[in-house]
Amino acid sequence: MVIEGHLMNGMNIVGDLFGEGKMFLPQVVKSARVMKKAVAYLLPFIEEAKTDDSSNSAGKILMATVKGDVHDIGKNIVGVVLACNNFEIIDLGVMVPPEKIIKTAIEENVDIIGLSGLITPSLDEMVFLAKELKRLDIKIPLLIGGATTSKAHTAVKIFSEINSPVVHVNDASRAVGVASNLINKETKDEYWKKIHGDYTVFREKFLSKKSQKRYIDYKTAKQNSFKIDFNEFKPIKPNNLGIEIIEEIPLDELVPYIDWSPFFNTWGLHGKYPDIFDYEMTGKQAKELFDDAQIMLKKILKNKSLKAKAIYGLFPANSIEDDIELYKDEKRDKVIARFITLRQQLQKREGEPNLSISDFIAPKDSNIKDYMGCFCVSTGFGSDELSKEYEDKIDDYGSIMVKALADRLAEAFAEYLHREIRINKWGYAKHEKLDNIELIKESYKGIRPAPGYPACPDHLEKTTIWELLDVEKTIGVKLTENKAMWPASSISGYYFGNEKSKYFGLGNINEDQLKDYSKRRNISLEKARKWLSPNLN
Ligand code: B12
Repeated sequence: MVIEGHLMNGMNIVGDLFGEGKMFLPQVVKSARVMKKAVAYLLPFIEEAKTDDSSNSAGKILMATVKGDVHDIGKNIVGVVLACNNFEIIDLGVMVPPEKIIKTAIEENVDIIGLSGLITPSLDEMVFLAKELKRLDIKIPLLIGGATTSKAHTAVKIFSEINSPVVHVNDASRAVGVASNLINKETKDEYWKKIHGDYTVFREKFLSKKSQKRYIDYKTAKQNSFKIDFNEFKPIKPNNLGIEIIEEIPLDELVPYIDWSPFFNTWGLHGKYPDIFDYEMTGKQAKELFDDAQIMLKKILKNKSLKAKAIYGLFPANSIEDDIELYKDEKRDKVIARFITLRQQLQKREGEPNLSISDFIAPKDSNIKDYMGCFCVSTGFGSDELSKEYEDKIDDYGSIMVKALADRLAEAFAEYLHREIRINKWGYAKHEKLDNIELIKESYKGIRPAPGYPACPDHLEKTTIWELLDVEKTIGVKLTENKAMWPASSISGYYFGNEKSKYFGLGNINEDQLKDYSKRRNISLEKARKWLSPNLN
Protein backbone atom coordinates (compact mmCIF):
# COMPACT_ATOMS: atom_id res chain seq x y z
CA MET A 1 0.00 0.00 0.00
CA VAL A 2 2.80 2.42 0.93
CA ILE A 3 4.65 1.54 -2.25
CA GLU A 4 1.71 1.35 -4.62
CA GLY A 5 -0.48 3.94 -3.03
CA HIS A 6 1.95 6.63 -1.99
CA LEU A 7 5.40 6.24 -3.49
CA MET A 8 4.24 5.15 -6.94
CA ASN A 9 1.59 7.86 -7.00
CA GLY A 10 4.31 10.36 -6.24
CA MET A 11 6.51 8.98 -8.98
CA ASN A 12 3.61 9.04 -11.43
CA ILE A 13 3.25 12.75 -10.77
CA VAL A 14 6.99 13.21 -11.29
CA GLY A 15 6.75 11.26 -14.56
CA ASP A 16 3.78 13.31 -15.75
CA LEU A 17 5.42 16.63 -14.88
CA PHE A 18 8.60 15.55 -16.71
CA GLY A 19 6.55 14.52 -19.74
CA GLU A 20 4.84 17.93 -19.71
CA GLY A 21 8.20 19.72 -19.47
CA LYS A 22 7.39 21.09 -16.00
CA MET A 23 10.07 19.07 -14.25
CA PHE A 24 13.64 18.44 -15.37
CA LEU A 25 15.86 15.41 -15.64
CA PRO A 26 18.02 16.02 -12.54
CA GLN A 27 14.85 16.35 -10.41
CA VAL A 28 13.44 13.15 -11.88
CA VAL A 29 16.62 11.18 -11.18
CA LYS A 30 16.74 12.58 -7.65
CA SER A 31 13.07 11.70 -7.05
CA ALA A 32 13.74 8.20 -8.31
CA ARG A 33 16.52 7.96 -5.76
CA VAL A 34 14.06 8.71 -2.94
CA MET A 35 11.59 6.17 -4.33
CA LYS A 36 14.17 3.42 -4.78
CA LYS A 37 15.68 3.95 -1.33
CA ALA A 38 12.23 3.86 0.29
CA VAL A 39 11.28 0.68 -1.56
CA ALA A 40 14.58 -0.97 -0.58
CA TYR A 41 13.86 -0.10 3.06
CA LEU A 42 10.28 -1.36 2.99
CA LEU A 43 10.67 -4.56 0.99
CA PRO A 44 12.00 -6.80 3.79
CA PHE A 45 8.92 -5.88 5.85
CA ILE A 46 6.45 -6.61 3.10
CA GLU A 47 7.75 -9.59 1.19
CA GLU A 48 4.39 -10.06 -0.52
CA ALA A 49 4.83 -6.66 -2.13
CA LYS A 50 7.21 -8.39 -4.55
CA THR A 51 4.44 -10.50 -6.03
CA ASP A 52 2.08 -7.55 -6.20
CA ASP A 53 4.79 -5.53 -7.85
CA SER A 54 4.81 -7.27 -11.20
CA SER A 55 1.04 -7.01 -11.62
CA ASN A 56 1.36 -3.24 -11.54
CA SER A 57 4.30 -3.11 -13.91
CA ALA A 58 3.74 -1.01 -17.02
CA GLY A 59 5.90 -3.49 -18.92
CA LYS A 60 9.30 -5.14 -18.92
CA ILE A 61 12.11 -3.45 -20.83
CA LEU A 62 15.56 -4.85 -21.49
CA MET A 63 18.23 -2.16 -21.85
CA ALA A 64 21.72 -2.71 -23.24
CA THR A 65 24.64 -0.82 -24.75
CA VAL A 66 25.55 -2.88 -27.80
CA LYS A 67 28.64 -5.04 -28.37
CA GLY A 68 31.92 -3.12 -28.51
CA ASP A 69 30.52 0.10 -27.03
CA VAL A 70 31.21 1.28 -23.49
CA HIS A 71 28.91 4.25 -23.01
CA ASP A 72 25.98 4.13 -20.70
CA ILE A 73 25.12 7.59 -19.39
CA GLY A 74 22.24 8.03 -21.86
CA LYS A 75 21.01 4.47 -21.38
CA ASN A 76 21.12 4.78 -17.59
CA ILE A 77 19.21 8.06 -17.65
CA VAL A 78 16.49 6.53 -19.82
CA GLY A 79 16.39 3.47 -17.56
CA VAL A 80 15.74 5.66 -14.50
CA VAL A 81 13.04 7.67 -16.29
CA LEU A 82 11.26 4.50 -17.45
CA ALA A 83 11.51 2.94 -13.99
CA CYS A 84 9.92 6.08 -12.55
CA ASN A 85 6.95 5.35 -14.75
CA ASN A 86 6.38 1.80 -13.50
CA PHE A 87 8.40 0.02 -16.16
CA GLU A 88 10.45 -2.90 -14.96
CA ILE A 89 14.02 -2.49 -16.24
CA ILE A 90 16.46 -5.30 -16.93
CA ASP A 91 19.75 -3.54 -17.55
CA LEU A 92 22.41 -5.75 -19.11
CA GLY A 93 25.09 -3.04 -18.95
CA VAL A 94 27.63 -2.24 -21.65
CA MET A 95 29.37 -4.22 -24.42
CA VAL A 96 26.51 -6.72 -24.54
CA PRO A 97 26.75 -9.35 -27.30
CA PRO A 98 23.58 -9.81 -29.41
CA GLU A 99 23.18 -13.46 -28.36
CA LYS A 100 22.95 -12.38 -24.71
CA ILE A 101 20.40 -9.68 -25.52
CA ILE A 102 18.19 -12.12 -27.43
CA LYS A 103 18.54 -14.95 -24.90
CA THR A 104 17.64 -12.69 -21.98
CA ALA A 105 14.78 -11.08 -23.88
CA ILE A 106 13.22 -14.51 -24.43
CA GLU A 107 13.90 -15.89 -20.97
CA GLU A 108 12.56 -12.79 -19.26
CA ASN A 109 9.70 -12.43 -21.71
CA VAL A 110 10.35 -8.72 -22.12
CA ASP A 111 7.95 -6.36 -23.88
CA ILE A 112 10.64 -4.17 -25.44
CA ILE A 113 14.38 -4.29 -26.16
CA GLY A 114 16.15 -0.91 -25.79
CA LEU A 115 19.56 -0.51 -27.48
CA SER A 116 22.07 2.26 -26.91
CA GLY A 117 25.33 3.28 -28.62
CA LEU A 118 27.67 6.28 -28.80
CA ILE A 119 30.02 5.54 -31.70
CA THR A 120 29.19 4.70 -35.33
CA PRO A 121 30.30 1.01 -35.28
CA SER A 122 27.41 0.51 -32.83
CA LEU A 123 24.98 1.39 -35.61
CA ASP A 124 25.84 -1.82 -37.46
CA GLU A 125 25.49 -3.81 -34.25
CA MET A 126 21.92 -2.53 -34.00
CA VAL A 127 21.18 -3.53 -37.61
CA PHE A 128 22.69 -6.97 -36.92
CA LEU A 129 20.45 -7.47 -33.90
CA ALA A 130 17.38 -6.43 -35.90
CA LYS A 131 18.27 -8.98 -38.60
CA GLU A 132 18.75 -11.68 -35.97
CA LEU A 133 15.32 -10.96 -34.48
CA LYS A 134 13.81 -11.30 -37.94
CA ARG A 135 15.74 -14.49 -38.71
CA LEU A 136 14.60 -16.06 -35.44
CA ASP A 137 11.07 -14.74 -35.96
CA ILE A 138 11.09 -12.89 -32.65
CA LYS A 139 8.58 -10.07 -32.63
CA ILE A 140 9.76 -7.90 -29.73
CA PRO A 141 9.72 -4.15 -30.48
CA LEU A 142 13.05 -2.30 -30.49
CA LEU A 143 13.83 1.13 -29.08
CA ILE A 144 16.96 2.74 -30.51
CA GLY A 145 18.90 5.52 -28.75
CA GLY A 146 22.32 7.04 -28.11
CA ALA A 147 24.37 9.94 -29.43
CA THR A 148 25.30 8.39 -32.77
CA THR A 149 21.83 7.08 -33.64
CA SER A 150 19.31 9.03 -35.70
CA LYS A 151 15.85 8.79 -37.16
CA ALA A 152 17.56 8.43 -40.56
CA HIS A 153 19.60 5.41 -39.42
CA THR A 154 16.60 3.75 -37.80
CA ALA A 155 14.22 4.42 -40.69
CA VAL A 156 16.70 3.64 -43.47
CA LYS A 157 18.93 0.89 -42.09
CA ILE A 158 16.96 -0.90 -39.33
CA PHE A 159 13.29 -0.50 -40.23
CA SER A 160 13.68 -2.51 -43.44
CA GLU A 161 15.44 -5.36 -41.64
CA ILE A 162 12.93 -6.17 -38.93
CA ASN A 163 9.45 -7.66 -38.64
CA SER A 164 8.55 -5.95 -35.39
CA PRO A 165 8.15 -2.26 -34.49
CA VAL A 166 11.33 -0.21 -34.17
CA VAL A 167 11.38 3.40 -32.95
CA HIS A 168 14.22 5.88 -32.62
CA VAL A 169 14.13 7.83 -29.33
CA ASN A 170 16.53 10.76 -29.19
CA ASP A 171 15.58 12.06 -25.78
CA ALA A 172 14.79 10.59 -22.38
CA SER A 173 11.58 12.64 -22.16
CA ARG A 174 10.12 10.77 -25.16
CA ALA A 175 10.97 7.27 -23.94
CA VAL A 176 7.93 6.80 -21.67
CA GLY A 177 5.38 7.87 -24.29
CA VAL A 178 6.89 5.65 -26.96
CA ALA A 179 7.24 2.61 -24.66
CA SER A 180 3.68 2.97 -23.33
CA ASN A 181 2.25 3.27 -26.82
CA LEU A 182 4.16 0.19 -28.01
CA ILE A 183 3.01 -1.95 -25.08
CA ASN A 184 -0.56 -0.83 -24.49
CA LYS A 185 -2.87 -3.36 -26.18
CA GLU A 186 -5.31 -0.66 -27.18
CA THR A 187 -2.80 1.72 -28.75
CA LYS A 188 0.02 -0.45 -30.04
CA ASP A 189 -1.36 -1.35 -33.51
CA GLU A 190 -2.51 2.15 -34.32
CA TYR A 191 0.74 3.67 -32.97
CA TRP A 192 2.95 1.34 -34.98
CA LYS A 193 0.84 1.96 -38.10
CA LYS A 194 1.54 5.68 -37.68
CA ILE A 195 5.29 5.25 -37.14
CA HIS A 196 5.44 2.71 -39.97
CA GLY A 197 3.87 5.22 -42.34
CA ASP A 198 6.15 8.00 -41.15
CA TYR A 199 9.32 5.88 -41.53
CA THR A 200 8.25 4.64 -44.99
CA VAL A 201 7.85 8.22 -46.27
CA PHE A 202 10.99 9.40 -44.47
CA ARG A 203 13.03 6.55 -45.93
CA GLU A 204 11.88 7.21 -49.50
CA LYS A 205 12.54 10.94 -49.20
CA PHE A 206 15.95 10.33 -47.62
CA LEU A 207 17.04 7.95 -50.35
CA SER A 208 15.83 10.17 -53.20
CA LYS A 209 17.46 13.27 -51.65
CA LYS A 210 20.71 11.34 -51.30
CA SER A 211 20.67 10.36 -54.97
CA GLN A 212 20.28 14.04 -55.96
CA LYS A 213 23.64 15.00 -54.48
CA ARG A 214 26.48 15.08 -56.98
CA TYR A 215 29.80 13.43 -56.28
CA ILE A 216 33.02 13.54 -58.26
CA ASP A 217 35.37 10.63 -58.86
CA TYR A 218 38.15 10.03 -56.35
CA LYS A 219 40.94 10.88 -58.78
CA THR A 220 39.41 14.29 -59.54
CA ALA A 221 38.81 14.88 -55.81
CA LYS A 222 42.50 14.25 -55.11
CA GLN A 223 43.46 16.72 -57.83
CA ASN A 224 41.19 19.29 -56.18
CA SER A 225 42.95 18.96 -52.79
CA PHE A 226 43.49 21.86 -50.38
CA LYS A 227 46.85 23.30 -51.36
CA ILE A 228 48.83 24.95 -48.60
CA ASP A 229 51.88 26.94 -49.60
CA PHE A 230 54.25 25.19 -47.17
CA ASN A 231 57.00 27.69 -47.97
CA GLU A 232 54.83 30.49 -46.66
CA PHE A 233 53.22 28.45 -43.85
CA LYS A 234 56.43 26.69 -42.91
CA PRO A 235 56.17 23.66 -40.63
CA ILE A 236 57.79 24.22 -37.24
CA LYS A 237 59.97 21.50 -35.76
CA PRO A 238 58.71 20.32 -32.33
CA ASN A 239 60.87 21.05 -29.30
CA ASN A 240 60.40 17.45 -28.14
CA LEU A 241 60.21 14.75 -30.80
CA GLY A 242 59.19 11.24 -29.72
CA ILE A 243 56.80 9.75 -27.19
CA GLU A 244 56.03 10.99 -23.69
CA ILE A 245 53.93 9.29 -21.05
CA ILE A 246 52.07 11.30 -18.42
CA GLU A 247 51.68 8.71 -15.66
CA GLU A 248 49.39 10.87 -13.59
CA ILE A 249 48.42 14.50 -13.45
CA PRO A 250 46.66 16.09 -10.47
CA LEU A 251 43.00 16.49 -11.39
CA ASP A 252 42.80 20.02 -9.99
CA GLU A 253 45.10 21.17 -12.80
CA LEU A 254 42.43 20.10 -15.26
CA VAL A 255 39.43 21.74 -13.56
CA PRO A 256 40.02 25.23 -15.08
CA TYR A 257 39.85 23.65 -18.55
CA ILE A 258 36.37 22.15 -18.07
CA ASP A 259 33.76 23.17 -20.62
CA TRP A 260 30.59 23.03 -18.52
CA SER A 261 27.98 23.51 -21.27
CA PRO A 262 27.99 19.82 -22.41
CA PHE A 263 27.61 18.80 -18.75
CA PHE A 264 24.20 20.51 -18.63
CA ASN A 265 23.34 18.94 -21.95
CA THR A 266 23.99 15.47 -20.49
CA TRP A 267 21.36 16.26 -17.88
CA GLY A 268 18.85 17.47 -20.46
CA LEU A 269 19.37 21.17 -19.68
CA HIS A 270 20.34 22.94 -22.87
CA GLY A 271 22.26 26.20 -23.03
CA LYS A 272 25.61 27.85 -22.57
CA TYR A 273 27.41 28.02 -19.25
CA PRO A 274 27.24 30.38 -17.31
CA ASP A 275 24.30 32.13 -19.07
CA ILE A 276 22.21 29.01 -18.38
CA PHE A 277 21.87 30.10 -14.72
CA ASP A 278 19.83 33.10 -15.87
CA TYR A 279 17.34 31.14 -17.99
CA GLU A 280 13.84 31.69 -16.74
CA MET A 281 12.65 28.08 -17.04
CA THR A 282 15.77 26.08 -16.21
CA GLY A 283 18.13 28.53 -14.47
CA LYS A 284 17.35 27.40 -10.93
CA GLN A 285 17.65 23.74 -11.85
CA ALA A 286 20.94 24.36 -13.64
CA LYS A 287 22.39 26.12 -10.60
CA GLU A 288 21.30 23.32 -8.26
CA LEU A 289 22.80 20.73 -10.57
CA PHE A 290 26.02 22.71 -10.86
CA ASP A 291 26.28 23.02 -7.07
CA ASP A 292 25.78 19.26 -6.68
CA ALA A 293 28.48 18.72 -9.31
CA GLN A 294 30.92 20.97 -7.43
CA ILE A 295 30.37 18.97 -4.23
CA MET A 296 31.00 15.70 -6.06
CA LEU A 297 34.02 17.13 -7.89
CA LYS A 298 35.55 18.28 -4.60
CA LYS A 299 35.09 14.77 -3.18
CA ILE A 300 36.70 13.22 -6.25
CA LEU A 301 39.66 15.60 -6.02
CA LYS A 302 40.06 15.09 -2.28
CA ASN A 303 39.86 11.28 -2.41
CA LYS A 304 41.78 11.09 -5.69
CA SER A 305 39.12 8.62 -6.83
CA LEU A 306 39.77 9.21 -10.54
CA LYS A 307 43.17 8.97 -12.19
CA ALA A 308 44.22 10.95 -15.24
CA LYS A 309 46.80 9.43 -17.57
CA ALA A 310 48.00 10.33 -21.05
CA ILE A 311 50.44 9.48 -23.75
CA TYR A 312 51.38 11.47 -26.81
CA GLY A 313 53.99 11.45 -29.54
CA LEU A 314 55.32 14.04 -31.98
CA PHE A 315 57.01 12.74 -35.12
CA PRO A 316 58.57 13.77 -38.41
CA ALA A 317 55.86 13.31 -41.05
CA ASN A 318 55.05 13.80 -44.72
CA SER A 319 52.04 13.07 -46.84
CA ILE A 320 51.96 10.80 -49.85
CA GLU A 321 48.67 11.50 -51.58
CA ASP A 322 46.03 10.69 -48.93
CA ASP A 323 48.35 8.80 -46.60
CA ILE A 324 50.48 10.38 -43.91
CA GLU A 325 53.79 8.71 -43.14
CA LEU A 326 55.37 9.08 -39.72
CA TYR A 327 59.13 8.58 -39.51
CA LYS A 328 61.39 7.22 -36.80
CA ASP A 329 63.73 10.20 -36.99
CA GLU A 330 64.81 13.12 -39.14
CA LYS A 331 66.52 10.84 -41.63
CA ARG A 332 62.95 10.04 -42.71
CA ASP A 333 63.94 6.69 -44.14
CA LYS A 334 62.09 4.48 -41.66
CA VAL A 335 58.29 4.66 -41.66
CA ILE A 336 56.94 3.83 -38.19
CA ALA A 337 53.26 4.43 -38.88
CA ARG A 338 50.94 5.29 -41.72
CA PHE A 339 47.68 7.18 -41.21
CA ILE A 340 45.16 6.48 -43.93
CA THR A 341 42.86 9.42 -44.49
CA LEU A 342 39.65 9.94 -46.43
CA ARG A 343 38.82 12.72 -48.89
CA GLN A 344 35.59 14.61 -49.54
CA GLN A 345 33.97 13.62 -52.82
CA LEU A 346 30.95 15.89 -52.87
CA GLN A 347 31.06 18.19 -55.89
CA LYS A 348 32.24 21.58 -54.61
CA ARG A 349 31.60 25.08 -55.91
CA GLU A 350 34.28 26.54 -58.19
CA GLY A 351 37.41 27.28 -56.19
CA GLU A 352 36.47 25.16 -53.14
CA PRO A 353 38.75 22.19 -52.40
CA ASN A 354 37.87 18.57 -51.63
CA LEU A 355 39.49 18.24 -48.25
CA SER A 356 41.40 15.48 -46.52
CA ILE A 357 43.36 15.89 -43.29
CA SER A 358 46.45 14.75 -45.23
CA ASP A 359 46.33 18.15 -47.00
CA PHE A 360 47.56 19.75 -43.77
CA ILE A 361 50.93 17.90 -43.95
CA ALA A 362 53.63 18.80 -46.50
CA PRO A 363 53.90 16.24 -49.33
CA LYS A 364 56.99 14.05 -49.30
CA ASP A 365 58.02 15.12 -52.81
CA SER A 366 58.10 18.79 -51.70
CA ASN A 367 61.18 17.90 -49.60
CA ILE A 368 59.78 20.12 -46.84
CA LYS A 369 60.17 18.61 -43.39
CA ASP A 370 56.83 18.45 -41.64
CA TYR A 371 55.62 17.02 -38.31
CA MET A 372 52.53 15.51 -36.77
CA GLY A 373 51.38 14.16 -33.42
CA CYS A 374 48.88 11.82 -31.86
CA PHE A 375 47.63 11.21 -28.33
CA CYS A 376 45.37 9.40 -25.91
CA VAL A 377 44.10 10.91 -22.65
CA SER A 378 41.94 9.24 -20.03
CA THR A 379 40.40 10.35 -16.76
CA GLY A 380 38.24 7.25 -16.43
CA PHE A 381 40.45 5.13 -14.20
CA GLY A 382 38.39 4.60 -11.06
CA SER A 383 35.16 5.87 -12.61
CA ASP A 384 33.42 2.47 -12.91
CA GLU A 385 34.32 1.61 -9.31
CA LEU A 386 33.12 4.94 -7.93
CA SER A 387 29.84 4.94 -9.83
CA LYS A 388 29.27 1.35 -8.71
CA GLU A 389 29.65 2.53 -5.10
CA TYR A 390 26.77 4.95 -5.72
CA GLU A 391 24.71 2.29 -7.50
CA ASP A 392 25.16 0.00 -4.52
CA LYS A 393 23.85 2.81 -2.33
CA ILE A 394 20.80 2.98 -4.65
CA ASP A 395 21.90 6.37 -5.90
CA ASP A 396 21.58 6.66 -9.69
CA TYR A 397 21.98 10.43 -9.44
CA GLY A 398 25.44 10.06 -7.88
CA SER A 399 26.42 7.25 -10.24
CA ILE A 400 25.50 9.24 -13.37
CA MET A 401 27.11 12.38 -11.90
CA VAL A 402 30.46 10.55 -11.48
CA LYS A 403 30.47 9.48 -15.13
CA ALA A 404 29.38 12.90 -16.40
CA LEU A 405 32.21 14.55 -14.43
CA ALA A 406 34.76 11.98 -15.60
CA ASP A 407 33.77 12.82 -19.21
CA ARG A 408 34.17 16.55 -18.54
CA LEU A 409 37.61 15.93 -17.06
CA ALA A 410 38.59 13.85 -20.12
CA GLU A 411 37.68 16.73 -22.44
CA ALA A 412 39.50 19.13 -20.12
CA PHE A 413 42.59 16.91 -20.19
CA ALA A 414 42.54 16.84 -24.01
CA GLU A 415 42.30 20.65 -23.97
CA TYR A 416 45.05 21.00 -21.37
CA LEU A 417 47.43 18.67 -23.22
CA HIS A 418 46.75 20.31 -26.58
CA ARG A 419 47.66 23.67 -25.05
CA GLU A 420 50.85 22.18 -23.58
CA ILE A 421 51.71 20.79 -27.01
CA ARG A 422 51.13 24.12 -28.79
CA ILE A 423 53.00 26.22 -26.27
CA ASN A 424 55.75 23.96 -24.93
CA LYS A 425 56.17 20.44 -26.24
CA TRP A 426 55.81 21.29 -29.92
CA GLY A 427 56.03 25.00 -29.29
CA TYR A 428 54.64 26.26 -32.58
CA ALA A 429 52.41 28.74 -30.70
CA LYS A 430 54.69 29.61 -27.79
CA HIS A 431 53.28 33.12 -27.44
CA GLU A 432 49.65 31.98 -27.34
CA LYS A 433 47.58 33.62 -24.63
CA LEU A 434 44.01 32.34 -24.69
CA ASP A 435 41.55 32.13 -21.82
CA ASN A 436 39.18 29.17 -21.35
CA ILE A 437 36.36 30.85 -23.33
CA GLU A 438 38.68 31.28 -26.32
CA LEU A 439 39.93 27.71 -25.92
CA ILE A 440 36.34 26.41 -25.99
CA LYS A 441 35.76 28.48 -29.16
CA GLU A 442 38.86 26.75 -30.60
CA SER A 443 40.51 30.09 -31.42
CA TYR A 444 43.95 28.46 -31.35
CA LYS A 445 46.21 27.53 -34.26
CA GLY A 446 46.29 23.90 -35.33
CA ILE A 447 43.70 21.18 -34.69
CA ARG A 448 43.31 17.92 -32.74
CA PRO A 449 40.73 15.88 -34.66
CA ALA A 450 39.80 12.51 -33.15
CA PRO A 451 39.15 9.33 -35.15
CA GLY A 452 35.37 9.18 -35.36
CA TYR A 453 34.90 12.95 -35.69
CA PRO A 454 33.45 14.29 -38.93
CA ALA A 455 36.80 15.08 -40.65
CA CYS A 456 38.17 11.58 -39.98
CA PRO A 457 35.30 9.17 -39.26
CA ASP A 458 37.38 6.00 -39.62
CA HIS A 459 37.58 4.41 -36.16
CA LEU A 460 40.25 1.95 -37.40
CA GLU A 461 42.80 4.78 -37.20
CA LYS A 462 42.80 4.26 -33.44
CA THR A 463 44.49 0.89 -33.99
CA THR A 464 47.39 2.73 -35.67
CA ILE A 465 47.65 5.16 -32.74
CA TRP A 466 47.56 2.22 -30.29
CA GLU A 467 50.36 0.40 -32.10
CA LEU A 468 52.51 3.50 -32.51
CA LEU A 469 52.22 4.70 -28.90
CA ASP A 470 51.66 1.28 -27.34
CA VAL A 471 48.74 2.87 -25.54
CA GLU A 472 47.34 -0.19 -23.78
CA LYS A 473 50.67 -1.28 -22.33
CA THR A 474 51.81 2.18 -21.27
CA ILE A 475 48.70 3.81 -19.82
CA GLY A 476 46.19 0.94 -19.81
CA VAL A 477 43.50 2.33 -22.13
CA LYS A 478 42.04 -0.57 -24.12
CA LEU A 479 40.25 -0.77 -27.47
CA THR A 480 37.15 -2.96 -27.77
CA GLU A 481 36.45 -5.00 -30.94
CA ASN A 482 34.53 -1.99 -32.28
CA LYS A 483 37.29 0.47 -31.31
CA ALA A 484 35.58 2.06 -28.34
CA MET A 485 38.05 2.99 -25.63
CA TRP A 486 37.93 1.65 -22.11
CA PRO A 487 37.74 3.45 -19.66
CA ALA A 488 34.85 5.28 -21.30
CA SER A 489 36.14 8.74 -20.35
CA SER A 490 38.97 8.67 -22.86
CA ILE A 491 39.84 10.60 -26.01
CA SER A 492 42.40 9.88 -28.68
CA GLY A 493 43.34 11.88 -31.72
CA TYR A 494 45.91 13.59 -33.91
CA TYR A 495 47.77 16.90 -33.66
CA PHE A 496 48.18 19.08 -36.73
CA GLY A 497 50.24 22.22 -36.18
CA ASN A 498 49.86 24.11 -39.46
CA GLU A 499 47.81 27.26 -38.99
CA LYS A 500 45.97 26.45 -42.23
CA SER A 501 44.61 23.19 -40.82
CA LYS A 502 40.92 23.26 -39.95
CA TYR A 503 37.97 21.09 -38.96
CA PHE A 504 35.53 19.94 -41.64
CA GLY A 505 33.06 17.14 -42.39
CA LEU A 506 34.03 14.36 -44.78
CA GLY A 507 30.47 13.68 -45.94
CA ASN A 508 29.87 10.66 -48.14
CA ILE A 509 32.37 8.91 -50.35
CA ASN A 510 32.00 6.71 -53.43
CA GLU A 511 32.89 3.12 -54.23
CA ASP A 512 36.09 4.13 -56.06
CA GLN A 513 37.56 5.67 -52.88
CA LEU A 514 36.34 2.73 -50.82
CA LYS A 515 38.23 0.31 -53.10
CA ASP A 516 41.38 2.41 -52.94
CA TYR A 517 41.03 2.68 -49.15
CA SER A 518 40.66 -1.09 -48.71
CA LYS A 519 43.89 -1.62 -50.67
CA ARG A 520 45.79 1.01 -48.70
CA ARG A 521 44.50 -0.36 -45.41
CA ASN A 522 45.14 -3.91 -46.60
CA ILE A 523 41.71 -5.20 -45.63
CA SER A 524 38.97 -6.83 -47.71
CA LEU A 525 36.44 -4.65 -49.49
CA GLU A 526 33.75 -6.16 -47.29
CA LYS A 527 35.58 -5.14 -44.10
CA ALA A 528 36.23 -1.66 -45.48
CA ARG A 529 32.52 -1.33 -46.27
CA LYS A 530 31.62 -2.31 -42.71
CA TRP A 531 33.95 0.25 -41.09
CA LEU A 532 33.06 3.13 -43.39
CA SER A 533 29.36 2.30 -43.81
CA PRO A 534 28.02 5.56 -42.25
CA ASN A 535 29.91 7.53 -44.93
CA LEU A 536 29.19 5.42 -48.01
CA ASN A 537 27.02 6.45 -50.91
C1 B12 B 1 30.19 14.00 -24.31
C2 B12 B 1 30.75 13.26 -25.52
C3 B12 B 1 31.83 12.41 -25.29
C4 B12 B 1 32.34 12.02 -23.91
C5 B12 B 1 31.73 10.69 -23.47
C6 B12 B 1 30.22 10.61 -23.56
C7 B12 B 1 29.58 9.48 -22.84
N1 B12 B 1 30.18 8.91 -21.81
O1 B12 B 1 28.52 9.06 -23.18
C8 B12 B 1 33.84 11.85 -24.22
C9 B12 B 1 34.49 13.19 -24.12
C10 B12 B 1 34.60 10.88 -23.32
C11 B12 B 1 33.75 11.38 -25.67
C12 B12 B 1 34.67 10.58 -26.29
C13 B12 B 1 34.56 10.15 -27.62
N2 B12 B 1 33.66 10.57 -28.52
CO1 B12 B 1 32.18 11.71 -28.09
N3 B12 B 1 30.76 12.90 -27.88
C14 B12 B 1 30.23 13.46 -26.82
C15 B12 B 1 29.08 14.39 -27.24
C16 B12 B 1 29.59 15.81 -27.29
C17 B12 B 1 27.83 14.29 -26.37
C18 B12 B 1 27.36 12.85 -26.07
C19 B12 B 1 26.60 12.79 -24.77
O2 B12 B 1 27.12 12.35 -23.77
N4 B12 B 1 25.37 13.28 -24.75
C20 B12 B 1 24.54 13.28 -23.54
C21 B12 B 1 23.90 11.89 -23.33
C22 B12 B 1 23.03 11.86 -22.11
O3 B12 B 1 23.13 11.71 -24.47
P1 B12 B 1 22.97 10.33 -25.21
O4 B12 B 1 24.04 9.38 -24.88
O5 B12 B 1 22.72 10.63 -26.65
O6 B12 B 1 21.62 9.76 -24.59
C23 B12 B 1 20.35 10.38 -24.76
C24 B12 B 1 19.59 9.89 -25.99
O7 B12 B 1 20.44 9.48 -27.04
C25 B12 B 1 18.70 8.81 -25.48
N5 B12 B 1 19.23 7.45 -25.36
C26 B12 B 1 20.50 7.01 -25.17
N6 B12 B 1 20.53 5.68 -25.10
C27 B12 B 1 19.26 5.23 -25.23
C28 B12 B 1 18.73 3.95 -25.23
C29 B12 B 1 17.37 3.80 -25.40
C30 B12 B 1 16.79 2.44 -25.38
C31 B12 B 1 16.53 4.92 -25.55
C32 B12 B 1 15.09 4.75 -25.73
C33 B12 B 1 17.06 6.21 -25.56
C34 B12 B 1 18.42 6.36 -25.39
O8 B12 B 1 18.35 9.30 -24.21
C35 B12 B 1 19.49 9.90 -23.59
C36 B12 B 1 19.05 10.97 -22.64
O9 B12 B 1 18.30 11.97 -23.28
C37 B12 B 1 28.77 13.83 -28.68
C38 B12 B 1 28.23 14.82 -29.69
C39 B12 B 1 26.74 15.04 -29.51
N7 B12 B 1 26.37 16.26 -29.48
O10 B12 B 1 25.99 14.09 -29.37
C40 B12 B 1 30.13 13.26 -29.13
C41 B12 B 1 30.13 12.02 -30.01
C42 B12 B 1 29.11 11.04 -29.50
N8 B12 B 1 31.47 11.48 -29.81
C43 B12 B 1 31.97 10.95 -30.85
C44 B12 B 1 33.25 10.33 -30.91
C45 B12 B 1 33.76 9.92 -32.28
C46 B12 B 1 34.01 10.11 -29.76
C47 B12 B 1 35.37 9.39 -29.71
C48 B12 B 1 35.46 8.11 -30.51
C49 B12 B 1 36.47 10.38 -30.14
C50 B12 B 1 37.87 9.88 -29.95
N9 B12 B 1 38.51 9.35 -30.96
O11 B12 B 1 38.39 10.00 -28.87
C51 B12 B 1 35.49 9.13 -28.18
C52 B12 B 1 35.00 7.73 -27.82
C53 B12 B 1 35.18 7.44 -26.37
C54 B12 B 1 35.35 6.00 -26.06
N10 B12 B 1 35.44 5.69 -24.80
O12 B12 B 1 35.42 5.19 -26.93
C55 B12 B 1 31.04 11.06 -32.05
C56 B12 B 1 30.34 9.72 -32.34
C57 B12 B 1 30.03 9.48 -33.78
C58 B12 B 1 31.04 8.59 -34.42
N11 B12 B 1 31.52 9.00 -35.57
O13 B12 B 1 31.37 7.56 -33.93
C59 B12 B 1 30.07 12.22 -31.58
C60 B12 B 1 28.65 12.12 -32.15
C61 B12 B 1 30.73 13.56 -31.98
C62 B12 B 1 30.76 13.78 -33.49
N12 B12 B 1 29.96 14.68 -34.00
O14 B12 B 1 31.49 13.18 -34.21
N13 B12 B 1 32.60 11.84 -26.25
